[in-house]
Amino acid sequence: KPTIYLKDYTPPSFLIDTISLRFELDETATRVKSQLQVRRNPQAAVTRQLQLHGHESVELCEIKLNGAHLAADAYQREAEFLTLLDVPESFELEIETCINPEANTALEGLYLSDGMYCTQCEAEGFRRITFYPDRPDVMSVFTTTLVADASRFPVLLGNGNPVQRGELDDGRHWVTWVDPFPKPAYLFALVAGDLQCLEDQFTTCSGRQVTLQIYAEAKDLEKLDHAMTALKNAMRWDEEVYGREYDLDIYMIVAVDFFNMGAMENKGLNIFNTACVLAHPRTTTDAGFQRVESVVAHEYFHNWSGNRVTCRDWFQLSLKEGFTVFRDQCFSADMHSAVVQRVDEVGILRTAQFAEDAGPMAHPVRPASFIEISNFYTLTVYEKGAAVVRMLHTLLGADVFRKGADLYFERHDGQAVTTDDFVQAMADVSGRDLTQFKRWYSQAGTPRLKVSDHYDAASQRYQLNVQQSCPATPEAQQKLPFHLPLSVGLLRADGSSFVLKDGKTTQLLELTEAEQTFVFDSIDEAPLPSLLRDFSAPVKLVYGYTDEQLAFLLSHDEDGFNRWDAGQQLSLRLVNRLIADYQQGKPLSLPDTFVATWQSVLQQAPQDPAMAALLLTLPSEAYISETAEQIDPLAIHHVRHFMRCALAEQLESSWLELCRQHDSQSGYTASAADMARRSLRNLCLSYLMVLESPAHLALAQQQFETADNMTDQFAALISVAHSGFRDSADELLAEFLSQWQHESLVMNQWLMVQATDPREGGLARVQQLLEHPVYDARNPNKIRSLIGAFCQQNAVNFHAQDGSGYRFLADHILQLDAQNPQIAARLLTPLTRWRRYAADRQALMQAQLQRIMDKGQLSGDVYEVVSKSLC
Ligand code: DPP
Ligand code: ZN
Repeated sequence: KPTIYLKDYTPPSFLIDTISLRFELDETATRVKSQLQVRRNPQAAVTRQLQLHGHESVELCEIKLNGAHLAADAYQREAEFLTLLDVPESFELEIETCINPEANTALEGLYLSDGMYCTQCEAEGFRRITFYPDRPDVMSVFTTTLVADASRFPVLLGNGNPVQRGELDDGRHWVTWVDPFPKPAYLFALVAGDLQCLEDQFTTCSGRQVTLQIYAEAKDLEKLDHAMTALKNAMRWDEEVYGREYDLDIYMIVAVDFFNMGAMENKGLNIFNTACVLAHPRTTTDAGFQRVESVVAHEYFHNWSGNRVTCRDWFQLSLKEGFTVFRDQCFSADMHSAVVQRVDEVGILRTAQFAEDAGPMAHPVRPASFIEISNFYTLTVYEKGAAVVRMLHTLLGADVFRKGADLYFERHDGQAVTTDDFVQAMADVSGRDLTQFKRWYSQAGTPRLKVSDHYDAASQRYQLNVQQSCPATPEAQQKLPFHLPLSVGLLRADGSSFVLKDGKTTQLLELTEAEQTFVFDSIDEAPLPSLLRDFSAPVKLVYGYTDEQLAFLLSHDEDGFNRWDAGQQLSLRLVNRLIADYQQGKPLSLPDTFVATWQSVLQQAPQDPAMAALLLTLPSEAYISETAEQIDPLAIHHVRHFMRCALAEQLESSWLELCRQHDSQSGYTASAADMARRSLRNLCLSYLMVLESPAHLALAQQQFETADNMTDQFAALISVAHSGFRDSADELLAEFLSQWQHESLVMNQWLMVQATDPREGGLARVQQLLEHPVYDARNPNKIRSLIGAFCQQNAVNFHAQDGSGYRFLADHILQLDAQNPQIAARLLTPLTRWRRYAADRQALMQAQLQRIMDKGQLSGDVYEVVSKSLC
């Protein structure tokens, strides 16, 4: 597959005003008739050739132009294209294709999920259905007729509104759907199946009634309430915060068990991975509840940021994804604790996204080239893209940002546009020049801020010096300085914050140069800076804090995020010192001051359990790895485990006390307060369990047996399953299996607990589970829960010194590539990081990448990741 470049973009030669589709659904031979109204694009260079995309799996049955059959020499079929050699200015085109949904294991285009038909067309799945200009800047009004057996497929869904239905003599029925809003093919969807639905109504701000329906298999009907509540909250929020109203009479969500991604925002007909829509207290953890809420909101928000205003080409993917992630993050912050939400977001950004930005697949938020677009649904496009939009929000202020969003939606409604257009709307309403800011879209890599300071008591003047730099990444060696907001506060010795500009205690500094100095006057005592408050920019900050200063910020900073981060940095330093001790064979010990800091956090925990649960969690292995000079997975795991054990032992009575205090009193609720209580209690339990005392084991077992919700039951399970109590672990795992074997999503969790078990023999256990009846090698959720979890969340076993983990992953990628290239390419991530390890591991990882490369016949997806990783 060739590399495609942003610089080569040209507008489409022909436009499609309307498309009418008729699907005669059949498991192995679905007939698709399409009728297109085509006309030459007045904005494009004149040509008589019409180029349509079409995947090799699509059989072309018939093609007619203005009602006349096209002779075989009037078109050419080559690679991914069908080219009509000589077409008039405007015409009607009729195409009939035949496709095989049952054979579609890639889960792109039309496929079967547990016997029901569904589609996934983003980014380039529509070309697996019929021949069409499958690019987002071709927008058309879609009419879709579905024909299928009435008894087996009673529900037939399409985009837009249903306009007509009827029955055929042969037991089949049909429904016609019309979507009045022109859209690109990637937003097309259909569903046919034996489904039940939960229905509700929503009255929009202008008083229109919208029918809301969430479809699932009958057995899952009881798991739809939470998604419905989330949907209504999201609809209201988008009206209140962005002034955006829903535009069709009906909004549908369908849950499917086989899905490559999380969910898809098809116009009026979202299709969701069951993992992102089903939720019930008995079977779903609190984290699952929150994921459902945020993904439901995310897909809903796309109706404006993505559908009404869409992307010109796939290089602009972050136009809709970065903005929409920012929107869903703000929504979640409004629904729950803003600090907890921010800590979670930043956690993802600066572990996984920073790692991506430092690896061979690093790319700008708006990539300049790609081989396979599916590989660019990345943390950089989504999470860093959201961070970039957040910086605009911070720089311009909420009110101006809102005006910019209004202008953007108004100016570009019904258009396919670029990230430049988005920034331009912000520039126009603010009157600011955002040219330099746009470097965030074109330069990859995580910038580094080196901060130093100077206080002069005589003049009461405090100065902050900031130097910014950005490492080389594959697309560029040299980087120009970024324009970024640096939020700072200055603390007095009593812990209060200085009042700075505009009577505020947080001041926004704007960085634009490689080096800048900021001056604060009337500072009457030497201050301690609180830098990058609320993580105001996606950068790595370096400032020479002492341990005492970090501890001071941890207890006094008014910025919740920075309090948490001070604690993380304090722990991280200790982790690094202990790793050095471990590598030199020295005994490990925790300083008393560190334990004392934790003791005081424990004492204050009941005042804010949500914050306490965050503060009492050590930096993750993934974060420690990302910040390490060279990753030593064994040392990292060992040191972190040592710290957990030491903290558990020295503070045992406090953990126990806190655990008791936060016991569930009166049944399950999904309120923020209850979630916080559970997270703190279960954190305490996990510390206690590392002590391997029978009394604590009994506590966990009792919680496992008596819990009325999955959060508590699962927390008990994982704490026992990863403990040294082998018999009890096996018992609980067996009990959990028999209790939940018919709940597919719970079985994913069961697989994951075992896949992430750090104790010896991990690979053998995973290999056994591959043969287990609950595992399904075709289901992406199962693959992620077992193979993905093992390779990404079980570092000690995956990075086994003999290279067995790497070989295992390569074996599966080779096997999976023919079946589902998107999932195969995604699983590769841990191997792409090979340069971060010591020479022996590097060689082993590289050898496996080379082995995949040598196989040849790879999909574009896997080829792109492997070839970029090796070069
Ligand atoms: N566009 C989808 C999303 O919402 C990706 N499948 O992220
Ligand atoms: Zn999205």
